[in-house]
Amino acid sequence: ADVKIGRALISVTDKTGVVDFARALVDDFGVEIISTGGTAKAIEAAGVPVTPIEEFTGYPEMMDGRVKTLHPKVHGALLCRRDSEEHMAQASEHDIKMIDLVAVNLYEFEKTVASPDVTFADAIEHIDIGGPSMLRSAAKNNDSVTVVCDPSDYAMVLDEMHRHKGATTLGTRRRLAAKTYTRTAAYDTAISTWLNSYLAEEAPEASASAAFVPPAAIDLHLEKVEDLRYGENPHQAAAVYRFADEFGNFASSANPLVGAKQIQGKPLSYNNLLDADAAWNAVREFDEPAAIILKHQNPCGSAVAKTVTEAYDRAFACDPKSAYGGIIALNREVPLELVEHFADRDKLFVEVLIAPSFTDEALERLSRRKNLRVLETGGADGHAHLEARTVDGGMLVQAVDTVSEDPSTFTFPTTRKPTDKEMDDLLFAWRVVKTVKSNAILIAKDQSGIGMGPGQPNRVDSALFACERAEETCKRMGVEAGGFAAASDAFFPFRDNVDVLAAHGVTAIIQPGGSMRDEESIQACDDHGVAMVFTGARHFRH
Ligand code: 93A
Repeated sequence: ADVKIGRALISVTDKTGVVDFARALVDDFGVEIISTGGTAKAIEAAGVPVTPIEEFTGYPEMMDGRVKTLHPKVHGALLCRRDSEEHMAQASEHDIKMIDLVAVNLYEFEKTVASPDVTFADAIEHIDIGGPSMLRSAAKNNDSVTVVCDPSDYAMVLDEMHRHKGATTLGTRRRLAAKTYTRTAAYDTAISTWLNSYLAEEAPEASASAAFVPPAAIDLHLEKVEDLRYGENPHQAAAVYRFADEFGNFASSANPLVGAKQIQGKPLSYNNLLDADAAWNAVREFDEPAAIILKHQNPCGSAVAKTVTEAYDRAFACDPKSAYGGIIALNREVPLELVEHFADRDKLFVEVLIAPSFTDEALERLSRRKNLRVLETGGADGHAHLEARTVDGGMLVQAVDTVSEDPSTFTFPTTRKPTDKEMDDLLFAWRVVKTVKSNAILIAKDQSGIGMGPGQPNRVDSALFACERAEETCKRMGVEAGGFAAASDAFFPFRDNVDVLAAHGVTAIIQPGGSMRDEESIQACDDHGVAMVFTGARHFRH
């Protein structure tokens, strides 16, 4: 099952190491290299002989390069079964010469759409068609063809060829094929994620009425990190696993919580991990200094402020009773002052403190609370791209809800539009409500989440609950109730939500919109002089 490499097709956007790879293939093993425009130029410029693709196919690269390798002479060469007399006869009838190795990496679609001012046309032009096609053809025919989708594998392939008289082994070809399909799946997922979020942002009405097109398939790779002492309850066994990133690698920064460094304290429990994850993901949404205090998966305190200590103070004031035994998450370095506030002034018992970093003085003070779990996330700001939950005997996996809407695409359906101050509180509430369990209502005032209505099976109860908490918080703080901004994680099915919110001092509402009866809710807002904003996207969290 060793297959000697006689001819290789190389077509790469990331040209790292490609010249040395080509040179070694030619000099050490006498391989014929075929290559596309820019790649051929780079290889030729280094004095390595190369056959241009148009010479190999007999067709020019055309249509701005959209069609360069999409040709039976290429795909026939990659897909032909070498052990089939019929395939081989057809190949020679059509003058198709076998290609034994493909080294391809793709147009940089992910990088292109990550740029904030990318145009639709530019993104589309960066969708590679020929590259993934060659990768997939070569990977399918792994019995005979070696496929290299990652420049960091060139050395390994050459090394194997040196040890196997210019051939690769079946095991290596199969592993490279698996890696290749992981890569092409992630590439297509990136395209569909971008196109779906483009639809949601650019044309929310159109995408709400269009047929739902589910995102692409999910490829799951897991690695066990460690066993936990127990699960949600002491009689349940438990363990932590981590996902591979989209390139199939483990232990990358794409999984910051499992990768976060525990500086001190008791081992993290199952519930600690769940809550620390939710709290950290909530607080990292904010650019300005922010604090989230989270209990049982819900953010019972939330605030942004000029300093992280002030944000903590204001988050604690949202609901001091619920904060007891909670998780505190901060998005800035933690100073001594903040530790003194929760530990000495508020005498707050905390399960986990999680932040990007801590000052030396803060760490020294924290070390006196030996049991307190302190997690440092460091510079890691990537997101795991998958999340999973189980059902009886199986697992549900989905892409993480990292979509954040661009306020310039929001619509304003009510007669009264929000004031600037209302808009600030609405945007704050919209970010925090994502973390509240559905049905979720969050009431904000002056950039803190003073009333939360989580997890009720009807939205009106969530709204009522949130209003009562907001009024209670105002009373406790000695400030006047009212002037509230409310966020709802999904649309209002009836006008009753608006009626309840308005009756309790809500003057502005943010919600996805998209209900059959949106008109009723808009009318209710107009009846009460409430300003409402539609975001076009919902954020369920069940
Ligand atoms: O525009 S394509 O989808 N059409 C093709 O036929 C094709 N063949 C290779 N893009 C195509 N490629 C891609 O071109 C490769 O995946 C690679 O990323 C890139 C290399 O182009 P060049 O060699 O001109 O730099």
